[in-house]
Amino acid sequence: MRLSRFFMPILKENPKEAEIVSHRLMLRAGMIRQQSQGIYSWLPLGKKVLDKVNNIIRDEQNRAGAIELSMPTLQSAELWQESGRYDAYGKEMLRIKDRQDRPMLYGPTNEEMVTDIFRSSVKSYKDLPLNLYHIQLKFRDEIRPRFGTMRSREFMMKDAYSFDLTREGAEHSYNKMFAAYLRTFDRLGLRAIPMRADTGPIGGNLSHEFIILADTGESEVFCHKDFVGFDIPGENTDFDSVEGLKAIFDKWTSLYAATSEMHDEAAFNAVPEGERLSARGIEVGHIFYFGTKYSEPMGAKVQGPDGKEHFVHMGSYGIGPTRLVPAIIEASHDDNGIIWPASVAPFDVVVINMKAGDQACDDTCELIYAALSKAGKDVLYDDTDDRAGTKFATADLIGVPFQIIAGPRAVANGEVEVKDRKTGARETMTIEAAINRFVA
Ligand code: P5A
Repeated sequence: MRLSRFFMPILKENPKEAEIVSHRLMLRAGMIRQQSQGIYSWLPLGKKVLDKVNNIIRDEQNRAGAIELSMPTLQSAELWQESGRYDAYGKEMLRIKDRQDRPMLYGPTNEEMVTDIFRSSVKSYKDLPLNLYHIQLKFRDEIRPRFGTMRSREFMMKDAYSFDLTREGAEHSYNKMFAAYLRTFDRLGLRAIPMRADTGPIGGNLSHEFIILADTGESEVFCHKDFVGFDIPGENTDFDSVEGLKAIFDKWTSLYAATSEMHDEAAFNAVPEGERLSARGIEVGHIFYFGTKYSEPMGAKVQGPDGKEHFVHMGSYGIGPTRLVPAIIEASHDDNGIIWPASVAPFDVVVINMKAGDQACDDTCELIYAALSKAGKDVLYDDTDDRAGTKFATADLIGVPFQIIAGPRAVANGEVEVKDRKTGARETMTIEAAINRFVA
């Protein structure tokens, strides 16, 4: 992508409305734009990162055996009247009427709708277990939307829903998502700690929030500090192994970890003082087991091996991609801007032409841009006629992991400079070596 043809409206000044660093940097880098309170557009740079985040989430959901579908954002109130949540949900739910005066709503979550899909076609235990997910916009009319897309009113959610014949089966489904979440957040460059949490309006009595430790987090959390160093389940994890996944769950729940709503001061005080971590955190995921809370009132049942009908045991599993993007920035930035982990960086490398219009600089940059693009790298080429200082500041701000800098003096020697955004280390090398560094 040539920067001269891209749309990346950089802000020079710090936006006043931004209280935390991720919000400030997302606005400054031209990733998002607020359209009304708590409702955002994702501009091209932001959209690229969000897509990468979603693809990692999708990859790990698929690996764990979940199946993707797509459900609408607008839902009929009828389904919610069946479950009893239409009245219970309160003011967070945006209620709308269509032209026939039928009550509709902008979905804050999809337990009812997916239960309806399930009951219309699944009749036998032989079709279980089943886990269906989608990545879709939600709306919650939050009292206090803030911090940009960290807590917005319209936001994206990956929501998965599992169906099992028995409680034991449902526990295995829960453990699959538990392990998938550990892998997902690790691939996003984050350390997320599962903590016992309150189930709120989703219901049930078993749930874990996945929390990123960060000073700007909205949640107050308490845990054993060893979680910070625990091993993440590997790529070859067998998601069909009941014992294997139970062992992962048991290990990751063996030490104290709870959000403030579930905090047990006495149990926490039993942790040796030097091993206690009392901190703030960002909730990036939340998983629930709620048994037959929706299947019973909505009549979602299957015939079991005993020939009798059984209400299915369900769980639901949420991740907030539009919250994850700022959470990643909170965890990875410096005074100059964002430092993206390679897995979600909007570009792999930025080529900076320090003197656009200079034949040698132009030729060198074009050569590198073409070679890296041909090798499948996502390259941003800063071909604008901005001052070199502005270009460096922009490249640092948008956090692309590597910069290839072509200035007249180095180019005259057949060389360019390669800068590592994270460490700041700069290395001068031949043009060919710079290309090989990214292609090899
Ligand atoms: C689980 C999937 C649920 O809604 N139903 C379907 C369950 N859980 S939850 O905890 O309420 O939300 C899941 C995740 O969505 C993100 N999230 C938000 N992100 C940005 N702005 C918001 N206002 C917001 N509300 C929830 C969080 O990452 C949460 O863990």
